Parts: sequence; C-alpha cells; structure tokens
Amino acid sequence: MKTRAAVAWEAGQPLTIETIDLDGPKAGEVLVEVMATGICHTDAYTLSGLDSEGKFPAILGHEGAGIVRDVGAGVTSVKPGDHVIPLYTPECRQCKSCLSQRTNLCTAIRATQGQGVMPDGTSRFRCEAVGGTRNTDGVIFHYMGCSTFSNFTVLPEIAVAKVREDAPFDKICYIGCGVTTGIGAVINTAKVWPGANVAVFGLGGIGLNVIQGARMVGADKIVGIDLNNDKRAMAEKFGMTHFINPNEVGADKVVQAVIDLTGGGADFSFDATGNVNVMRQALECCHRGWGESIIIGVAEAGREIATRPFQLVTGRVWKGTAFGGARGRTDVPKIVDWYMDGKINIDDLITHTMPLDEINHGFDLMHEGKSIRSVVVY
Ligand code: NAD
Ligand code: AHE
Ligand code: ZN
Repeated sequence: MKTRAAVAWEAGQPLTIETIDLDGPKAGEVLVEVMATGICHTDAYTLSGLDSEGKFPAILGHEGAGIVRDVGAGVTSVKPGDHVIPLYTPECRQCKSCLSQRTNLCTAIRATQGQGVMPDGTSRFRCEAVGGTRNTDGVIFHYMGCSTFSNFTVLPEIAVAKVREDAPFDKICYIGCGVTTGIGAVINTAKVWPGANVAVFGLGGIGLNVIQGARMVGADKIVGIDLNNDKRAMAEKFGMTHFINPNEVGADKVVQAVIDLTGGGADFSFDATGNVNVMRQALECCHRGWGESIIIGVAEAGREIATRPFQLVTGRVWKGTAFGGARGRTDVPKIVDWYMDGKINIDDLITHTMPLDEINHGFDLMHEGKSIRSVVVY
C-alpha cells in the first residue's frame, strides 16, 4: 500500500513528506494506522546524527497511537479495529529478560530493532521514486521498531499495547514515551517514597512527567533545575516546589543549592537533559548514604559519565531507566486508564498540535524551548 510519511533522508536535514510504499504485515506482525504521534527529544537526537544506532534514510517517531488495520499470520492478541500504542520496548513475555521480572528490557527483537529492520531482517518501507535519486535501493529503515512519523506502519505483535477505545489518540500517544518514561522512572525505577525530596534536571517533556510522578507518590520537596525560566510555570503547576536556573546561580553552585534546599541532599534525583555534566550534578546532589540518581537522558555517541568513586563509596547510587521501567503491554493500558480517570494530566503538556506537513516546525519549537510536547495529528 501507499502511505504518507516524514522521511529523514540524512542526518541534520529537515524531514521531507513523501508518499512511500509499505508492505503488509508478515507473520507475527500488525499493520497500524497511526492517528497521532508526539515528537520526543530522542527523535531529534537521532536526526542530529549523534545516535550510534542512527540509520538513514529512516522514518523516525516512536510516541504514537493508532488503530490496527490488518494482522499477519499467527497474530492472536490484537485484531483489526483495536486501538493500540506502539512500543519501542516490546514485551514478549517469553525471553530471559521478560521472564526474570527484573527488567522491562525485552530482548526478543532488540537486535533487529537497532538495525532499523523488522525481526526477519527486512524493512517494510520503500520509496522507489525518490529513493532512486537519494539512495541506491529505495529501502527506508524503521526506527525504534515504531516509525510513527508514517501514517501507516508495521510492527511486531509484541510491540503494541492494546488500549481502551474511548481514549483520544492525540493525547494518549504521549504515553507511548514521555508520560510513561517520566512517571515510570519515579514509580518503577526509583520507587520514590512519600515524603522523599526529589531533584529533577531538565523540565521538558520527560522531566515534567517525573515531577508529576513525584507529586503523585507524595514527595515532599520537588526541586526543578532548567536553563530556561519559561519552563518554571508549567513545572510549578505539575508539583515543583523549588526552581534553580544554573545560569543564574552558576553551574558549579547547583549541587550545593540542591543540598541546601533539601537539608542534606536529594533522596532521589533524575537527569532528563541527556547532558553528561548534568548527570554528574544529579548524582552529586544526592544525599550521602542513600541518595539515588536515575539517568533518563540519552547522551550523544562518545559521551561518558564521570564522578569521583567516593560519591558511590559514600552510598549514592547511580541507575538508569528506559521507558520508565514499564512493561508495555501490561502497564501502558493502565496508564491510559489513569489519564481517562483524571489521575494524571497530559493535556496541559501538549502545547502544540500540527499536521504532518508541519512536523519540522515541531522540531524547531523543541529546539527553541518553546514547546513541551508537539503532537502530529494525521
Ligand atoms: P526536552 O527538549 O523537552 O527537554 C529537555 C529540557 O532540558 C529542556 O527544558 C532544556 O531547557 C533542559 N536542559 C537542557 N540542558 C540543560 C542543562 N544543562 N541544565 C538544565 N536543564 C537543561 O526533551 P525531552 O523530550 O524531555 O527528553 C529529555 C531527555 O530524555 C532526552 O535526552 C531524551 O532523549 C531522553 N529520553 C529518554 C528516555 C528513556 O527511556 N530513557 C525516554 C524519552 C526521552
Ligand atoms: N540508540 C541509542 C539508544 C537510545 C536509548 O537509550 N533509548 C532509550 C529510549 S529513548 C526514548 O525516547 C531506550 O529505550 N534504551 C534502551 C534500549 O534498548 O535502547 C544509542 O545511544 O545508541
Ligand atoms: Zn521518546
């Protein structure tokens, strides 16, 4: 079939809207009509060319919601008409990782996903006409197993979460990454306790969901740190109690500022910037003896984190989280319920919506710090 998609032909270039060819679902796969997709900073990171797994040409996008339109042989858990959220962290329930119940990092299809292809090693996307002038064989790669910047996409059955049908696509698409990552980091990874003091570095689409999660579990002080003062009002609305701008207090004073505000250091801190220097600050502002710092941000290829081992010797803990530790097919439908029951706020974080043709504007708004989440509605 034909579908419209925003194609990333090469690193650092704007996406272009193309009509491309999409093969139907093979065994164990489903065809999904994407109804809406958010634009996450990770899409911008890969487009920048600094993702070690970034492949071009590709169809980016991993924060979507849509409707199953067709299923391949052997698919049993969803059927045409079902509403689903694509999962860049699938849940096969059979691999060593899934069975361990110790991680959400399902390994069933991770290798091919990182290579931009489906589990059989091939892509379902082609763009013969334009491809002839831009690449040799017309193949376009998948991205994070999702490619939600295409109106129609094909996913493995284990990479879709079936969700209720009364939930609006243009809001619940955000649960496909940002909402689940931020809230899940608090609940699943850190297990923040009521009364804990929390520091959140980066008040964007992920960090604000960390703040929302921290408030949900009854955190006491919630300190937000961002270079952009315009993020402050939204963060306060979501539960931030104190704000630090490193440009105003001095980057070298941020750690002490958090320690002072929290009476000795944060019980939990979160990096939602992707900056390795910030990750160090996030660790070192944690309370001696028990403070835990959770890395959410994705850093460019080649970047490394550093700290004095003494920071860990004296009891601080450094952890990371992918998709907030959530098991997609199990947890995502519950998070959709939380939204529909008014337990979490998504609407206010979606500051912009736009048609696919204006997707590059969504990236611009993110880079300019003017949006929290932009959502493309097909
Ligand atoms: P965003 O652009 O919406 O927000 C980033 C925020 O960080 C902005 O408000 C920006 O002003 C702030 N910031 C940048 N540099 C800073 C600094 N030095 N000090 C303080 N604040 C700073 O991005 P997002 O969509 O919220 O994503 C945040 C990060 O999380 C990205 O690195 C993204 O790739 C990553 N991410 C990880 C996962 C995961 O599963 N681990 C999931 C989604 C996103
Ligand atoms: N390809 C990147 C990895 C980027 C990364 O860490 N991605 C997160 C999700 S970010 C969503 O916005 C993730 O799920 N990581 C676990 C995994 O298996 O990829 C790189 O840096 O090489
Ligand atoms: Zn994301």
